[in-house]
Amino acid sequence: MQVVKYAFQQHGDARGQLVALEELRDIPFEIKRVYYVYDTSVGVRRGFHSHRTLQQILICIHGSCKVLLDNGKEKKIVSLEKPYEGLYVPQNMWREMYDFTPDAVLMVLASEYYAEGDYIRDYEEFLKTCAGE
Ligand code: T46
Repeated sequence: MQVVKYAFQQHGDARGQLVALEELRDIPFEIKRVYYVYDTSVGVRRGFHSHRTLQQILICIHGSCKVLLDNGKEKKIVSLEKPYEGLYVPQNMWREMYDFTPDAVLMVLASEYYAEGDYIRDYEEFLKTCAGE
């Protein structure tokens, strides 16, 4: 499995850093939605699903967390520790997010509006969609 992790350009000067993200330039899709996860309790694991069509970029803009990616054949663990790093998560990829530091803010740029019908929350069903690929 190829993990696609971006290192976004940092515009730094004596005042500090700034990262700018433009759809279809820095981000490989049109951004329809932005959400963020924060105040995650110690030991919590989130996710446990895949998406039928949704593509996303995960950016831990403060603190750190880990992401388990599973394409049904292979699993990879990715650490997100820098506010200029983005992890691309394509459709049909099982994901679990964990090891959040108490100060972690995980921001997600999404290619689609929120749609519960796009989620596959049953792991066996997810494996069946992978077998059909
Ligand atoms: C994903 C990972 C990385 C909304 O109302 N609108 C939204 O856009 C989202 C994302 C969630 N919600 C509601 C649905 C639930 O009642 O917020 C609640 C928590 O969502 P969920 O349990 O799906 O959160 P995670 O952290 O398990 O998963 C989320 C995204 O849902 C998912 O697409 O890939 O972050």
